Amino acid sequence: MDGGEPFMGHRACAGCGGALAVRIALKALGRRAVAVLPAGCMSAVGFNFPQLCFSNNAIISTFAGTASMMTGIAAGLRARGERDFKVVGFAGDGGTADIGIQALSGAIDRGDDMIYICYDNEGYMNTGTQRSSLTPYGARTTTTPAAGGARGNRLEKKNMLEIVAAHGIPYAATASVGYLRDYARKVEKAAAIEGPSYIQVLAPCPTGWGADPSETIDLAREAVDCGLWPLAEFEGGRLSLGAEPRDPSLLRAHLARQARFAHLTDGDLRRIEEGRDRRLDRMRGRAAKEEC
Ligand SMILES: Cc1ncc(C[n+]2csc(CCOP(=O)(O)OP(=O)(O)O)c2C)c(N)n1
Ligand code: SF4
Repeated sequence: MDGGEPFMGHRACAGCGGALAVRIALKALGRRAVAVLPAGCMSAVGFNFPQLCFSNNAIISTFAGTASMMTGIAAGLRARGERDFKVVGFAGDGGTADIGIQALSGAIDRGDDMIYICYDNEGYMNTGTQRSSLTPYGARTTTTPAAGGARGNRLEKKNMLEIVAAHGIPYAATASVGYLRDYARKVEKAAAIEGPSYIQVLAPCPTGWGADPSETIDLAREAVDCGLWPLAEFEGGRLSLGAEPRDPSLLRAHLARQARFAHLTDGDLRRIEEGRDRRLDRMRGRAAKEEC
């Protein structure tokens, strides 16, 4: 890793997982990174003129256009004869899986050389915690309330990793700010690839999740340890999984630490456990098949 601090003095809430995800990736990439951030928390907290908190080049894109701007920047720099750079995008889950998905799909389809990082805090946090298609089942948001008979989000989280992998992307992975070495290793791996790569990093948002800021790292670890957030990599179309969940029985205690799940019934919790088990089985099956 580069020794300098590339993302400091920002105005993120205490315990922001997204800010950590940006900082660690920029540390891993060093000064040759050119960062693109769409509308969302990380641009809102990072570009407070004159207190810009990036030590490398960084720019804000439109909400939908992260990947398009990355393509344009890379083409422009190449046209100027620059070679030693890597364009990296940092978009939230709304900016990635909802409004930005067509730009991302197009960039992967063209084989553009870029690292696209989705810091997944599982909601539209900058505008006050609305549901995105990466909000998990059961979570309370302002658009999926838990009041008057409503019990939070009734839809399942979109499988963005496999949607991206289905494009035939050279490298796609999940990561968690609870396992920073693993995350930094994946960013470095992505940087070594010529062509598009995608990393979806779980980045707890204490404000939107209703958790104590001191619990961010624990929550990000627990999500992996209880199997809700499997660490996975697609390389050349082949899926490999990280270590097996350390303790699947942690799931209920993990959700209980987050106010967004406080209203869940026993039936809701069982559905979440069963969904986790099905997802893990399917991924294990696919990983095993591809090893043969
Ligand atoms: C076209 C457009 N629609 C809506 C907005 C308002 N807006 C700004 S940030 C944001 C939420 C972003 O959510 P997400 O991408 O998940 O990132 P986060 O805020 O969680 O970091 C919205 C809806 C906008 N800037 N542009
Ligand atoms: S609202 Fe959440 S994602 Fe946004 S800066 Fe605060 S902790 Fe980070």
